[in-house]
Amino acid sequence: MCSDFVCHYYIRMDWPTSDGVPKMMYGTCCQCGHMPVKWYRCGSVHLEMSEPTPDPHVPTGEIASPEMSRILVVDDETSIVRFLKEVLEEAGYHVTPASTTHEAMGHLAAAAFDLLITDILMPGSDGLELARFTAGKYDTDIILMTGYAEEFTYELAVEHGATDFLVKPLRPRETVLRVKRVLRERALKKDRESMIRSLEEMAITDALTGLYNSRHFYGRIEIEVSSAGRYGTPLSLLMLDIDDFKEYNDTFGHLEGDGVLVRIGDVFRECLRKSDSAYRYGGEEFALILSRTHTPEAVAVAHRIREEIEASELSPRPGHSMRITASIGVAEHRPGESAADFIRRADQALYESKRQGKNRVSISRK
Ligand code: GH3
Ligand code: MG
Ligand code: MG
Repeated sequence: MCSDFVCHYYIRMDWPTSDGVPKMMYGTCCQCGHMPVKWYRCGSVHLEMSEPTPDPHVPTGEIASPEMSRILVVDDETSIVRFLKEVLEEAGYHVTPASTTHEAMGHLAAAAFDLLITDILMPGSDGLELARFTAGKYDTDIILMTGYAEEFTYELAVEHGATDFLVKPLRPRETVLRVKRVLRERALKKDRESMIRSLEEMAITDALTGLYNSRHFYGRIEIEVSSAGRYGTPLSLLMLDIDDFKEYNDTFGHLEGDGVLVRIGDVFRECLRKSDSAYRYGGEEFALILSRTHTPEAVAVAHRIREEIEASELSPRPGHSMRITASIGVAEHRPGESAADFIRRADQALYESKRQGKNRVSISRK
């Protein structure tokens, strides 16, 4: 049997060579004569070509595609850096070499890396420190490597933020498999995190309008009220209800009614600032939290929204143009007021708008 696997497996890059530099050679596999194979030759020491004993710590099985993964390799021994660059680039990775932690930090600051592979003992540089620094500052996985396995343990590497540990002499296949496993686990972790993020997002979002839902409203208003109390910042709340929406539904159908709710969501997105947040509070009722906002500004926002809704032309049927209106209640938070009382006052102001004839803005006394 001949493959890169066999030919590359037991290469000991740090074996003594006549000039101290491991040699990389291309030639025939000494076992079966397969051409061409790339192999490494260290001085007079020839390659050990036997099938390796399976290492229980070496990951096997399905591995991640290396495309686009960027790896930073740091070692003061240029032969090791060259070896890693060669082996990892052959596996499809993009490799950036560095010979000191200082140089590595420059690379880390300039570009994003998926993985840092660093030696521990380097003259004037400390790989453990680099690992700790990287783990604390960047979203980069780390593999520490050392020729002194007795002094530096896997546990120590993990304590410094590393995901894995490589003991020199490096074996090409083991090195590549470990890198692949680390990057695969990294990709899976990122997938998991992104799935959790979208689930979290879904749990607080109203599917129809894309606005936040009422569950999120109750959580958020408590936070806003306590923050306004703590920092003495103003806080306003708008409650909005579509006028005569039942009639619209009854006339044009529920689906067309849904279209109106979607339009309301769009109006909010057009009219609100970054610090504001909008919620579908009930079926056709909405709430808007305006942080750091006093009544006059909140009333101006309310008028803008009311006017924008009134100006929206809807065509529930071909050739049929319709307009809808909404009533709004505005309240500014009173010092010491509970979230429930604050909501109640905004609701009462909304009710006042309805009572006064709808399509208007009413303000709760502060
Ligand atoms: P008012 O001006 O007093 O607010 O009258 P209204 O008809 O808007 O209010 P009412 O409370 O009588 O009716 C609310 C309507 O909102 C009834 C219901 O069918 C409709 N509604 C609630 N949720 C949805 C929804 O998700 N989609 C649609 N299309 N309609 C909804
Ligand atoms: Mg209504
Ligand atoms: Mg209603």
